Amino acid sequence: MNEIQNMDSDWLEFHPDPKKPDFRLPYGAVDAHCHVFGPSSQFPFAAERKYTPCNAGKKQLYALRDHLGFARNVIVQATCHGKDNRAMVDACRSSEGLARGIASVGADVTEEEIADMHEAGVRGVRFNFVKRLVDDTPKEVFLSIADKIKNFGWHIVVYFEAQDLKDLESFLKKLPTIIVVDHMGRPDVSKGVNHANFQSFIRLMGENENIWSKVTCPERLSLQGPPYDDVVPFCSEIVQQFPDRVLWGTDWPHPNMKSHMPDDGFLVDYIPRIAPNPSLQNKLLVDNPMRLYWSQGEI
Ligand code: 0GY
Repeated sequence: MNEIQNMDSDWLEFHPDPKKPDFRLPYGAVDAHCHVFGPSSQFPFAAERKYTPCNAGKKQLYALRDHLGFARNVIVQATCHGKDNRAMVDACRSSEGLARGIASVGADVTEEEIADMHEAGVRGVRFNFVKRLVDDTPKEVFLSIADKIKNFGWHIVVYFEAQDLKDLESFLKKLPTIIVVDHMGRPDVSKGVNHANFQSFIRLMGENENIWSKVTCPERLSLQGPPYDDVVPFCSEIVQQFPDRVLWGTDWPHPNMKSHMPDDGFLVDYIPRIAPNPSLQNKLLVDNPMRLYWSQGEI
């Protein structure tokens, strides 16, 4: 599958031949967290990137979607492309309406640029606070971006690590849109679900109905590796408590993974372990992402 190699890549190649999942995805399932990278000859990586990915373009993403049994994708801008959203926007435009996008923008983004991205299928922006991935951005910058995008009905995806939630909480409460937290706020799974950091996240979701969570990335969070038993209780708790505010995605092509490269078919087989009945599976994979990404009328 990965016929276009990037010799500069400093992380693992994505799985070349993922299995067909044993778990049959519900009709219309959405892979709500995945990326496209390059090809770098057409869409160069950002100068300020902290890692260099493999090329992983839209054709490969859509082939994986069909192979796994998904109907749609949400393509999230990753830091290796910085604020140059062209690869993501191009992938959305060529999806025939089956992909939505999440962009990274600066405070200088104009209404025209937002409108243009909206027309392509973009429905939100990502604010990244993971220190190994990005340099610090003043909160006022993020607030001014939030102010601009809210009129388009967009939402904000935030990426942070568990130990940073305490410092971010008051900022998150100022955001005027739905907030989607990547990978459950990256709990330290060695500490267990009862640890104060994870319980703070649960409390925050309980107190703020505009906060959603992606119950994603067992392969990133696990200390044990496949089959990721140590991550199941974290995802399960969030799915059980907030079934109408959870999303799931593959995270293909798994940027910046250094320990191992997951089989995406195996990741799909993980879903019934965290959403054990058809009602929860439908919410997680169909109803919630459709409501957030496809139900708004055009602006
Ligand atoms: C992810 C994970 C990572 C990278 C990025 O934007 C990014 O570069 O998201 C990571 O290294 O944890 O969300 O897929």
